[in-house]
Amino acid sequence: MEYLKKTFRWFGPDFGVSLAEIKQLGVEGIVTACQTVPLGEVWSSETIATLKSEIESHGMEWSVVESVNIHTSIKYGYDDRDDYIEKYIQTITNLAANGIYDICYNFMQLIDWTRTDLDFELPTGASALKYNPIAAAAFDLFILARENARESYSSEIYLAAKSYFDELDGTQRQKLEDAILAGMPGSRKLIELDTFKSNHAKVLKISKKQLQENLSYFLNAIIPQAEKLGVRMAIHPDDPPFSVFGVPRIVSNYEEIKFLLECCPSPSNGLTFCSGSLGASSKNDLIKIIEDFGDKIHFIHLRNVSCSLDGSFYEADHLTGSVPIDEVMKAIVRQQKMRYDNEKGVVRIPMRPDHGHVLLDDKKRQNDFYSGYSLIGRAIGLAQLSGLEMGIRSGLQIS
Ligand code: DNO
Ligand code: MN
Repeated sequence: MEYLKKTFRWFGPDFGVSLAEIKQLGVEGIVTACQTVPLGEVWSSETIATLKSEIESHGMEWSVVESVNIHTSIKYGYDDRDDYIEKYIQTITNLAANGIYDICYNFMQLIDWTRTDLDFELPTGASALKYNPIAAAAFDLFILARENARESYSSEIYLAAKSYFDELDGTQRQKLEDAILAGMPGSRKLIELDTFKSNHAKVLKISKKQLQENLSYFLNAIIPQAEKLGVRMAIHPDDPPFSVFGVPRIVSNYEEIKFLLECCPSPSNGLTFCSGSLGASSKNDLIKIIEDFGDKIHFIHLRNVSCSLDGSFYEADHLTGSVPIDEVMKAIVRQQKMRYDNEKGVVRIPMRPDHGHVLLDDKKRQNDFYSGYSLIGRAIGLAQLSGLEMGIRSGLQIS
């Protein structure tokens, strides 16, 4: 019996990859959200039930919600945050009433993941997502034109960003802007540059400490309810795991994870372990994170990143790159074995291949799916990761 439940992210009926196609991959469970409900509003029990039965009609379960996004009033600590917290609690109550107990969310500011190239060509001819700090600085300095941005960068980075930007033609500049403003998985629309600018100005007024307090306030309000309902909240780490455009990160390393778990201790206050997000910083010891916080890991994203000394990284093949994915999988299997022995039964954690390359027929359908969420690229990742898990279990003689 595998310890990891094979799941796959799907973005709803308008997504270019269908449930019938996903089923063919041997996937057991779907990871999705009620995409049509506006941010902060309650997901009604009926909306949830409709989506759930659609998934079940294809012989799969709805394993994890990713994400119930958090309204900016909660993140920024505005006066009306309690109203949005009430609505959030109502949404998780409705999810639990429909038998859905695992909820992924994040507390990132402005956008979700940040990349500077959504179509980085690999030597194989496939393409991947890439982050280049010089391109990000160029966006910050010359497109966003943030006040005081110049002071955030060393002269070396400033000069490199300036010459990088000067060499881009109009199309390339647009491509960079679009890559950054696309960082909202599940939304086809780019964020407007003006909206981004005004939100950015608001976020910059909030300190890291204040953001952590806002997260703690949110958790202390919702976790007691989640615990009663049997709901497991699993925060996704910030991606990349370092500050971008002067915005602080609060879930990007061991200490920050420890803070969030300890500010509201409960089996319902947990983590999504994302090897690609945490692995983009060489300072993060992924094995230690799994070993120390293992019983709080409710959901797993596996992918690899290839990191360079200049701070850039691209999303590499699932098995090769800077993340020691074999060691990561061994640590996960060991944790699961311990849980199995302690709890006298298999606790299967939902795992999804997080992002995939665009290759083969994916290229023909590139506009149908969201960046990172190709079909074939992710299918290969799922196959590789399942084989890795099986090999490790059999090596450890765990049936
Ligand atoms: C990055 C991906 C993201 C993630 C969401 C979490 O590692 O997994 O798309 O799913 O940002 O809410
Ligand atoms: Mn992830």
